[in-house]
Amino acid sequence: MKILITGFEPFGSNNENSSWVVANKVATQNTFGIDIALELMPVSFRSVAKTLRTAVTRHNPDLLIMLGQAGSSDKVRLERIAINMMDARNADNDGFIPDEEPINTETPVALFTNTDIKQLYNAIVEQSIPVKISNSCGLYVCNRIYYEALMLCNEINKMKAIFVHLPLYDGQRDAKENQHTLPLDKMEKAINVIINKLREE
Ligand code: PCA
Repeated sequence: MKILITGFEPFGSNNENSSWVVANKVATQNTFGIDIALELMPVSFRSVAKTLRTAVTRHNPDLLIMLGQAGSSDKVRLERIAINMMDARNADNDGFIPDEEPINTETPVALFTNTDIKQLYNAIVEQSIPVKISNSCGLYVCNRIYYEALMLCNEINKMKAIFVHLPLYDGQRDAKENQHTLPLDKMEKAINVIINKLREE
């Protein structure tokens, strides 16, 4: 089995992105000794789809796990759905602010993960890690990459894909006072639980 894990570069006022820190940890510690590739994604509406497609072509994964930082979240968020829409209040790293633009006028309004998300949720809960299933990935760059990934799943039948939003990690220097954070090892464990569940299939 081959896995591709992606994380994002920092964006907005952040110096770091927890998704990239966690992606690195999971890939380098490689608990299950399986083939894991790691790719950094740009926080760019215009280039993220192409960067993802290039990475998927290069690694040809059976499982694609995309990670992103959600600073407002206090839990690991398993994303169920990607929406065919781009909208933002804050510019991406190219300075672009989309205003209710469809991603593609010819493709479905929304796409669902092709993983068994409730099974993943239950397995993470069993490890006492704060987790929830989310029905909105937002309309920013994380939703953009997720929509592309789920389109790719329709083209590459064997590939499963899920997007996971992560809070900031304990001690992350961008964390504001009172902002919820989680220990790095809990977030790493959550991703390993996902890998373990999906490699059984
Ligand atoms: N989070 C943003 C984009 C990059 C990231 O880590 C999002 O939630 O869309």
